Amino acid sequence: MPKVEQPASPIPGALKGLHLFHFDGAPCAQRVRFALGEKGLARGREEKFDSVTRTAVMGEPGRWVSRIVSLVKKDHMTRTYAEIHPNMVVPALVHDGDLYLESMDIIEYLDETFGGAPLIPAEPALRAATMQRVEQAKELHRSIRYVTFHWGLGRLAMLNPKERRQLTELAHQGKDGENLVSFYEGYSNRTIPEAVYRDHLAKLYQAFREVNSELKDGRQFLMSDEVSIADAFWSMKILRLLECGYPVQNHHPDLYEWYQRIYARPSFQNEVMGKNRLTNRAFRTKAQIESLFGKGLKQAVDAVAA
Ligand SMILES: N[C@@H](CCC(=O)N[C@@H](CS)C(=O)NCC(=O)O)C(=O)O
Repeated sequence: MPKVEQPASPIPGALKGLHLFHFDGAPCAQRVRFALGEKGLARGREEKFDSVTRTAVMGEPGRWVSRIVSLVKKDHMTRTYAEIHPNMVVPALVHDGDLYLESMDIIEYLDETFGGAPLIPAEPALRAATMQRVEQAKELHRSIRYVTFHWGLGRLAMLNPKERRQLTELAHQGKDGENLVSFYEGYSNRTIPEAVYRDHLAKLYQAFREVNSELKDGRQFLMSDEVSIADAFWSMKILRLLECGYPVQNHHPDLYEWYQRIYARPSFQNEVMGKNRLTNRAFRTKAQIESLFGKGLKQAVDAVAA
């Protein structure tokens, strides 16, 4: 699996064992934590994301060291983090000094390197179908961003002009593959038309309908009766959208049932929800209140479906 050759930051090279740069509420990091849990690797001690003291760099047998990059405090938009991840997004994984980026590549790496049931099926046809579903989920990631920022985070996620200047400056050093600069510019200035948000919501709605109909054959998980990398990608979308008030159960009942099966797994409970429960409850309450006033994501989804 492609590791990053010669990262700009000296931090990854100093780390021993497994270290995950992540944020509890970020779906892209949650799917990697889920995969770690499925591989029997539990969250270990917490370290500051940029700490390289003698004890902070140590690994923990059978566990991964948690290095939180706060998306709220904007740790990901600092020069220190931009040197670890040029796109300034989470997650990033380090294993014995080697740096891996991109949640899909990280999960593939974990699957190849650690034991447990495979997350990527070996049988060629199923493997191809699984990776196609994962690619589709990757493409929909932008839609999740638009929908959850608009109907979930609201003003909380807007950047002030100073923060936007800093982001632009740091982005020049990276590829800005996630287009954070242009997104935050439009989002913070409120220049993204409402129709764009609704289009992204409609894309998600269509994709969920499609996956919902596939589940009607009674399979336990998205691709078969075994959990796979596709479950890791799609379940985190549902988690995030439920937090924002998407009425998943009403519109996609089979998908909701499947999500409950994933949600019940120890890897989801411990590694995904773990320290995310309070935030999850706060978002859900906010969404319920907005829905009471008739202006939440629930109403938007009902309108897309109509
Ligand atoms: N393709 C990347 C996407 C990473 C990504 O977009 N991460 C989000 C969290 S889910 C992030 O860090 N966003 C920072 C922001 O929105 O400011 C991956 O799958 O690893």
